[in-house]
Amino acid sequence: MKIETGLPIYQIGTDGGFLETPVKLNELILAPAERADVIIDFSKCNEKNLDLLNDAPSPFPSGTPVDPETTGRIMQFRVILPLPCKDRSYIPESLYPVLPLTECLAKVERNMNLVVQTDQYGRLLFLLNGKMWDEAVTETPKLGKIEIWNLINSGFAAHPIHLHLIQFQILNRQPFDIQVFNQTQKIKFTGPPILPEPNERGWKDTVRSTPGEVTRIIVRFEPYTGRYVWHCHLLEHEDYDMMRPIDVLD
Ligand SMILES: [Cu+2]
Repeated sequence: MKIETGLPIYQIGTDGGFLETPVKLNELILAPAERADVIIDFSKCNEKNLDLLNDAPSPFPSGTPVDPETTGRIMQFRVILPLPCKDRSYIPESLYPVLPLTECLAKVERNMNLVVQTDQYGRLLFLLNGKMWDEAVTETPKLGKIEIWNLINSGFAAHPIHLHLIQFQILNRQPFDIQVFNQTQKIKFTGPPILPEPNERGWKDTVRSTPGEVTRIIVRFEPYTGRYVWHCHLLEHEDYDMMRPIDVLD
């Protein structure tokens, strides 16, 4: 999304709190369930109407373009009130430390395969590790332990993957050969790992798992034990059947 005049967006927070430093953006990529705290300076826009625009094709990133009259428009800001006094506010250079979760402390690494197939009626069926929602639990992390999850997206669309209970960090994304993977289930990387975008380097509970890439996240399962879920946050995907239980064990 972006503001029609190109007014900058300063992102200061992600799903789980402050970023370490503000990130200046001309546009913001936000998948369903991702959140961003932003600052927009309207002080020089008096008496203007500014549209917040969406230009994300659906499915993202290579699907049908938006309709500029409907899906391309999100909301409108109408700047009508003058400032009552001089604006002395400023955006701090640093916000709050985001202490990185250490990779070497991760005792478990899981490959999580995001599967797109068709059912017996030819309808699209989206699965996590090839399993339906009501099959037996396969993810049973121990309370307080750190795990790395490799989200393997061999399809053509991004999946916003959301974990309940916890906030995690994105380690990196690494491109791989989809054809080799679909034939052999083996990952052949085609490039080096890429760090998350500057505005993704905070606490997250939803991450865009991008097509043709392994998106690696690091998670500490706390503070509670019990039954939680992880799922794609696209409604059509999670409903059929891209959602699975997690049991956090003592
Ligand atoms: Cu999905």
